[in-house]
Amino acid sequence: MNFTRSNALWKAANQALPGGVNSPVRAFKAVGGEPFFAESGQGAWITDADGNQYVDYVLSWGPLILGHAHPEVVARVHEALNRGASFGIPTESETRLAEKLVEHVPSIEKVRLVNSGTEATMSAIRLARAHTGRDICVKVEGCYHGHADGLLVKAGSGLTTFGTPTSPGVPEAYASCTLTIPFNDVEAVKSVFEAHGDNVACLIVEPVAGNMGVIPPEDGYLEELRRITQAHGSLLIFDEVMTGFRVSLGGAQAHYGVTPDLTCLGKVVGGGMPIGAYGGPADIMDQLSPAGPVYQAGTLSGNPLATAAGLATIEVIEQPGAFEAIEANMLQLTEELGRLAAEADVPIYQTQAGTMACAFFQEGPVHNYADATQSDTDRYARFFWGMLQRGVYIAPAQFEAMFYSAAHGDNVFDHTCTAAREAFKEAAG
Ligand code: KE4
Repeated sequence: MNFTRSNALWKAANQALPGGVNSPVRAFKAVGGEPFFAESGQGAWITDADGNQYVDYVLSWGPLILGHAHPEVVARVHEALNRGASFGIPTESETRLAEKLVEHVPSIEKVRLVNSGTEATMSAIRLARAHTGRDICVKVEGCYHGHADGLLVKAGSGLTTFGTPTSPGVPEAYASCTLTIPFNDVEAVKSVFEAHGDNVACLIVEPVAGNMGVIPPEDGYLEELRRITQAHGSLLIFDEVMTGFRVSLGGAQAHYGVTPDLTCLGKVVGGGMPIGAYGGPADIMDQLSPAGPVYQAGTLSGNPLATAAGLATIEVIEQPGAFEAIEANMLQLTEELGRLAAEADVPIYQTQAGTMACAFFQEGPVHNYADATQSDTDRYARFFWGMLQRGVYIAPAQFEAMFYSAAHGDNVFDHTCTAAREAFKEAAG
């Protein structure tokens, strides 16, 4: 494959953008080499600046559950844009999207639209702190909730010791309000609440972890989070920015039957346009300004283009059988990839939750971040490049997810499997 134009664009990007990107994972640091530049997308395919074409299993990190440039999404965004890109005045479209989220997501009676997942989680935690009058936030190691200061915190030395910042520029004071526990470990939850429960405002978790690879909750884990937080008067926040409308139409909470107090959404609900959302019971949400004293705002929150794209997307995937078809197609591919890896004698531990999946390059099992980091990331990088060279784009990092779309049908199954057969052999070496 020829990357001449992408290489030239990469040089220019590095002159004007820190690290050449506007979000770190796009720089391909985890797999080495230089990123290609996307030129266009259509359905399951993207075309890069040199005309190379790839089946896309990253889908802008989850939002594009209909694939690229779905005609209904394009038409609805065009129609909205022709009437004006933004007003900063209430519009019907944001109410209609909010109504969809209320309809599909069990925990949501009212919802506030924002512009990113980071804003959603940051604001949900502020609301939880205001509602409970407490400061401590408990998070789970390996879960990513965006880049708000208080969430860029790594685990403290012991389960009940406060974390330390994972990034320069985060004051120790922020980290001192965050405790970190391992995923899928009920004893750890019990310990941290025994030690700090009366001061815990909230526990935030990705109900299916999607930022350390994809790791589903073990049986009973989410139920225990619900029980323990309830017992201590703390709010349970499900960060469903990735899992919302991906694990099921009602998110992981609907799939597993565990209802949190607050839910954060993003990605799919904006159909590829900038969006975030957080919602929950009306009595908690009505504490938000201007209904209540908890301040949160945003110039472009609920803007007509993002709400048009989100509404169009949800209206397509909520059609009877539409979501299930995507899930079934992904399962078929996951099973075939498992067969191909075994054929090449490459050990992988596969996980899937609805329309998102992952292959850890190790024997497994993988139940938490410590397990995930045992993966052979060099072998993953070789597999990544073997796939890319054969026209298949998967996440440029082991600790991410693969995503499927309504556009990934039979048309890409054979192409992907042909590439994977060879890429697994190369990775085995
Ligand atoms: P944004 O601020 O990037 O819109 O959302 C942050 C966020 C919050 N919660 C979860 C569960 C998330 O997965 C994310 C963002 N996910 C990453 C992918 N692992 C976005 C890709 C990127 O950072 O460029």
